[in-house]
Amino acid sequence: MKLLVTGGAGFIGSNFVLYMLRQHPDYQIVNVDALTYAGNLENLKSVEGNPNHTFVKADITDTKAMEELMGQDVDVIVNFAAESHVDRSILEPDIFVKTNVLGTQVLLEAARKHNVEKFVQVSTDEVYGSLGETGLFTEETPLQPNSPYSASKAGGDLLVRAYHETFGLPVNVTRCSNNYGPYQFPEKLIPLMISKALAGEALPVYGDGLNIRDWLYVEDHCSAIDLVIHNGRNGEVYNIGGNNERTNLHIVRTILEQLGKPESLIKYVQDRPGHDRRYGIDPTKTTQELGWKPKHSFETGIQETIRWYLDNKDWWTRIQSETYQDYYAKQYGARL
Ligand code: NAD
Ligand code: TDX
Repeated sequence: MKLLVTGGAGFIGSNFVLYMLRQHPDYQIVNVDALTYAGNLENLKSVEGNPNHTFVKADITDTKAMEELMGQDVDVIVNFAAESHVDRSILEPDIFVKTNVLGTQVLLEAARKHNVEKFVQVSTDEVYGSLGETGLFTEETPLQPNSPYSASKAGGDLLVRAYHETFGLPVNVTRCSNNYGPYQFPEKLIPLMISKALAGEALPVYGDGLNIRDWLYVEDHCSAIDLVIHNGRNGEVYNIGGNNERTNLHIVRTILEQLGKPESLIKYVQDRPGHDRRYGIDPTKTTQELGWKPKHSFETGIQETIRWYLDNKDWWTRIQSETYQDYYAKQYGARL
């Protein structure tokens, strides 16, 4: 099988490429990524020289480049490429619309022209909006995105649906909850808090810290996508989540405790505008229809993740570049 993976130098995409090369050593993977601030070829060092992995630096909004790639006998495309950080979408929404909406449409059109057998759109639970104290997101929950990020992801998802309904393109949309694990950029909650705690700097908690996210270890997300590629029914949406709801404060306290750092490092800062209160995924369709089951409990997953960041300090200090510092100064300024 020939797989075109977009965004395969980012956090989940690179974990997915490594996972698929382990699970299916006979598959050909073409990995296309624009290498934005979030893309990092270091994540793929362990597969350098593997003849079944080819990296191409290109932008998914580049019609000519995408058509050329798709024309090379691609069987399946998995679209991870996106602008992915909610806070950045509040500071600069336009690039989110370009990559997440227009980029998805460019890929869909190229896939249609070249009769690709499956188009998997990697989406997020954030398109469903925010939950109250009870209930869970199912695949039937109406889309009510609240941030420019989630609105742009919802736009991409709707185009995927339209290409199925209008042109009969064989598609699936997956909607996963918050991922964590190796290679996550230190702008996202867990790696950011680990790096701040290790530096003895203040840990910025938004609002009252009681917003809830539903956490899934990244490899469990990858195994679900593998099943969707092979057994997903065309046109269907699959929710992915491991029933691991935690408040942000619980996450931050767990990190401090495991690193032996004091709770006095916690600093409550101004809330994120439009901050969704709670996410919770009902994964029943994916578990029952595809036989998917996550392997990692939150307790072991977070321990492994903290260990990885301790062992790979070079990886994350190197990417805390000048552009990262600029972004973070803007971001922190917005919260104080
Ligand atoms: P990430 O920001 O770490 O990686 C995104 C990758 O896409 C980067 O390598 C970047 O260089 C690349 N990219 C960005 N714009 C591009 C463009 N125009 N053309 C080509 N490549 C481009 O993001 P992530 O956390 O790995 O998320 C991957 C996907 O999974 C996204 O679609 C995101 O919406 C979705 N998702 C993420 C989570 C999560 O918790 N991180 C949860 C559910 C769904
Ligand atoms: O400094 C912080 N302080 C803080 O309290 C940061 C960066 C975050 N938070 C809070 C905001 C959220 O309630 O922590 C929670 C998690 O924040 P993020 O790591 O920014 O993730 P989230 O906004 O939930 O979105 C993530 O999950 C869904 C990914 O970034 C998305 O790409 C994915 O779709």
